[in-house]
Amino acid sequence: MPNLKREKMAYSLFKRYKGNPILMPEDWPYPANAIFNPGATKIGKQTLILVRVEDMRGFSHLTVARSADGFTKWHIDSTPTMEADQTSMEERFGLEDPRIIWLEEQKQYAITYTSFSEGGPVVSLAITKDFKHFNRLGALLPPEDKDACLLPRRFRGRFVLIHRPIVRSEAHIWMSFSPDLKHWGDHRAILKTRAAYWDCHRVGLACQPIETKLGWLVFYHGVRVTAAGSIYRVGLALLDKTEPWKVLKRSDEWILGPKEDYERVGDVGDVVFPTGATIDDKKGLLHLYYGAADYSIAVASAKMSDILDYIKVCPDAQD
Ligand code: BMA
Repeated sequence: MPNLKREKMAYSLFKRYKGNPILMPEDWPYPANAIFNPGATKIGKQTLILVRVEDMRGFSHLTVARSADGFTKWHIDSTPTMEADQTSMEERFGLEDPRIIWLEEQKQYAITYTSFSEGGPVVSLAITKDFKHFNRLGALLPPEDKDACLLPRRFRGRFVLIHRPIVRSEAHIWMSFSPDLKHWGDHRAILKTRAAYWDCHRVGLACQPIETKLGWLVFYHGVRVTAAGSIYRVGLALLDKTEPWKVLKRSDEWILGPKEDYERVGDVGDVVFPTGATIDDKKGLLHLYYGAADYSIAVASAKMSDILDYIKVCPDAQD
């Protein structure tokens, strides 16, 4: 039996911004086929998004856009901010899907993104103070791997990476640990696909994990492959605050799925793909930035207190 009360909460959690999509390829200062899957953070009062821009060869790079209110009047870098080094094996076919966190120890932003290497997608790390100069630390683990983000600090002396390798053709969310951001080990799957559910074929981290009093909120995308193609939706899990390798809760329902035209029609239809979030502490809101149908950028917002009320009544996570 569906839990109708909880389904209602899941359904009404996020409100789409009325002006969606907030950015389209035609808003770009230079030719772009598609702009989507942005990392997001706040710098002071300003919202910064790092956007995946696909060029007319089909390769992607990353470009910064800034806005005072996070919705309108975006100031977009006039040329690509972070381009692939196409002479390198690691970045041969472009850079995709960045996630941003503030690394407390380094006092810098960490960007984890997918580099399309000669061997397939890999997770790469760059750190930056100003989103102008980037220190590229290279690929973290072998291909095929995507959908990654660090947690902002060490846990029991080690950095924590959430990522999504493909193992035996299975696409689960994994966690790995490192003393130095270079050598990674102790790999373990933490959130797996669930047979028959909306997230039965693939799961992967969505935006950066969000720290709350209850623990780490992990938004993730889940994929169901249907006769008409794949549907990308968003679910929610909660990780323990001090031992984040422990998954406490996981939503049965998806909390955001393709519904509006701009989510249903694009280069890849029926895709909502969040990669960044910002928090408005004053208003108690979480803003989720997502790629819509691999074509444009949209934002949906939820009250933080509603998100916490919802995750509290979600089932305990199963292995
Ligand atoms: C995933 C990623 C995303 C993309 C999504 C839908 O595998 O490659 O970049 O948005 O597919 O096409």
